[in-house]
Amino acid sequence: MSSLFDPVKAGDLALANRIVMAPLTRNRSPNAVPRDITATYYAQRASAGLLITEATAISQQGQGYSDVPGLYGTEQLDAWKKVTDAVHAKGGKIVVQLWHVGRVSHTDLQPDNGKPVAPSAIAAKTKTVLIKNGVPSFVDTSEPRALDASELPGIVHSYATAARNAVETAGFDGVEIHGANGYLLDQFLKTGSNHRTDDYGGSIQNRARLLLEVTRAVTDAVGGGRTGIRLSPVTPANDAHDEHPQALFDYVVKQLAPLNLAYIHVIEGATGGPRELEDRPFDYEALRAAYRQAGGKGAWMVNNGYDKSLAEEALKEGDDLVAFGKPFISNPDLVRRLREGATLNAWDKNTFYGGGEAGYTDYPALA
Ligand code: 8OZ
Repeated sequence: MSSLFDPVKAGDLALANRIVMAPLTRNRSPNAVPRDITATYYAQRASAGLLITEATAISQQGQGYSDVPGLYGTEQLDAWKKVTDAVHAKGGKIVVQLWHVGRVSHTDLQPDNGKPVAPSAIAAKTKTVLIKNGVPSFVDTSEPRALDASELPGIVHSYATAARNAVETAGFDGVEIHGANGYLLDQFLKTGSNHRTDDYGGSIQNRARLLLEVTRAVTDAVGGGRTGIRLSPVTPANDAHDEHPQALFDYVVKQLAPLNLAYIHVIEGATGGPRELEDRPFDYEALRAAYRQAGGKGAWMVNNGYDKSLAEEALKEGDDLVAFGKPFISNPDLVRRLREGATLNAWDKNTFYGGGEAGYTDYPALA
């Protein structure tokens, strides 16, 4: 029986333990460039088996929030190199989460203040964060325009370019494709946001096409063994909804199986909320079994509301990695604290988004 504290391989990534820092948006990168405090923040948490960065835009079109980082400019890549160097100096492993928000954006953040893009011209009933003069506010997302099919190869290309630059220039150990939480790829997957009548809408095969094209392009760019993907079958985050999630995600993981990915990262239930949703039942064990049955060898990473005992239970049941979110914000030494059964620092949600070192790099580690 393996424990949370035993090493494991996820594709090409040799991880010191099975505890993963989940991707966490922090809005501390003005002009989409990480600051030096970001290197400090991730390096403080380098004892995780794997760090997944906050969601990071692959293009300006992929931006949906103020002060979130990007991967599409030299300055951004150079700043990320300082982060990966700091993490590697502490013996850690770090992948960057590749993000295109799709319709979850605002004209203020888009190239030439244009409309955000989406599978269909349907606004998401959700908010984004705009920061003006250092003050964050939650505002409605803007009405999107439907992408023309001729624009999709350019988006696929942006993912592959961002992945290649992330590994070759910024020094990341790999990448995670953000296929979750109601952002672009999840918008294409799900019936609530995808009303297209072309090859990218309608059937499950068509709705999954963009996500699979992106994943193949990214694995071609950096290798399957350095690529993970995050999925959220039933989250209501950002107005996500699908009529038949079990069949949809069963198809998706079967198609992902031959790509030899490092890992599949699954958010169970509502992102950051309840693990069980009465109106959205889902069998995660069946999903993992479908992936394994299709020959999928990647590590199976689970996330959402885990504590130590639930995480140990998950490993017993066949999951390989457990991602912790908010506990990693307030506990830079979470791995040690879990191992020793130490008390965890509480998090302050007032400092989750925006600001500087307070609530970011100043949570104490054990002496
Ligand atoms: C919280 C605030 C803004 C963005 C996600 C990238 O839910 C996010 C996000 C979370 O995946």
